[in-house]
Amino acid sequence: MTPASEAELGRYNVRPLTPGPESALRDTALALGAGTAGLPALARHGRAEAFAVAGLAPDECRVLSRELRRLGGEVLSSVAGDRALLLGPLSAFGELPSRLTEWGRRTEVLGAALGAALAGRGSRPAPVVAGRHVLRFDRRTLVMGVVNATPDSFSGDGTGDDPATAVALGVALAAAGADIVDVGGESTRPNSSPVPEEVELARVLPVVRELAERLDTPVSIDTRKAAVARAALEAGAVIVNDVWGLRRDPAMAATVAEAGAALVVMHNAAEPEYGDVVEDVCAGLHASLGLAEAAGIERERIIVDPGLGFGKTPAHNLEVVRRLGELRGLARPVLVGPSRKSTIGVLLGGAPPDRRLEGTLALCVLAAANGADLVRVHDVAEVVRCLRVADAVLRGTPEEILALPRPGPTG
Ligand code: PMM
Repeated sequence: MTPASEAELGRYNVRPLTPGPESALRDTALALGAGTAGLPALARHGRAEAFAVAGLAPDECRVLSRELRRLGGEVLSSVAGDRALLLGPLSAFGELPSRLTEWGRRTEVLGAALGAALAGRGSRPAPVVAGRHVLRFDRRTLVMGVVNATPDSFSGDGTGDDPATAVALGVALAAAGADIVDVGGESTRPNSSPVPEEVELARVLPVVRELAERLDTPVSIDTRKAAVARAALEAGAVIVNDVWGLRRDPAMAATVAEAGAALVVMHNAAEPEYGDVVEDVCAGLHASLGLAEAAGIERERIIVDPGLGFGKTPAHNLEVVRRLGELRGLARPVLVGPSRKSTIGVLLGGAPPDRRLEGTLALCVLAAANGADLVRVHDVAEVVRCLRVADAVLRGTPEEILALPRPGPTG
């Protein structure tokens, strides 16, 4: 088969639904208007896999239903036949892509999209190369530390206009265990005033240059402006973190492609208006992957981020963390940035940003449990320690820790 393009694959927006909690399946079935009568049939299959699919043409939906039922699965579709919930044993989904090839190019692409989602849901992503650094996701949850070279960051940790303070913070974050140091020069908080390019450049360039020279940790540039990204990459940054997912500055994708940099595409929205927030976030990220592909950015260099707090209400943010596993359908590493965000303040009775550490830790652990490969945080030392414990449960205790002498009776 000719490899399917991002635009082809993204059309179906295949999302793995966490198997197990019946309520998630029930809610999706009800949202489709499909009723829940088919759900008990799942018991016959033992542990079921479940996927949500969108963008189906009626004939594709018919073929899909027939083939999956032949393999022992079940399809619940929307009345219009454009969206469906697929249920069945793992073996059925393993075989489905090859069955779908027989029905022509469109169902072949649908099969490829399902195959990619199945692979993404079942395994950790391959490493991402960023300059001379390699980010590995198979051992533990990685941590991106935040350096806000701004006077007005919402999180209260902005280092103002003094590059030395920002550099000292970056060095401290790396020493505390950050796997990436992310430097930004424009606050993204709601209603903050936009920063002219020259001001942003003056804030970030000296910081990026010195951190890239001094650290053995990759430096990323958090910007939505292609000119700032280009200058920062020349100064030694190796990752571009674009909170508009290549959709704001039309020159951004080409800038990243030319530099061969790694890229974070984050979902963002002007208004919190969604049909289904997770489905829409995934569709937006597919669109960003499509823009990246069109510009020649290798898929293997891209990390996706649902954008907590960006065009989302607290309820949306919590739902995204709860259903984070669905982003594994994108088959890319998933980054989540819960740090000190206002949703935590809302839940903790109006706690200000400097009183949101426990909430940040809770969301980091839940994000890791639900499939995040990296978290972006301000409190690196605390999060690294917290994730070391969480990862030992989620992924197994690392060998080097098991090899240590056993603790005493109080250990
Ligand atoms: N959040 C902020 C800024 N940049 N980038 C990514 N990829 N993900 C985020 O969640 C994110 C971000 C806002 O917080 P900050 O300015 O205090 O760091």
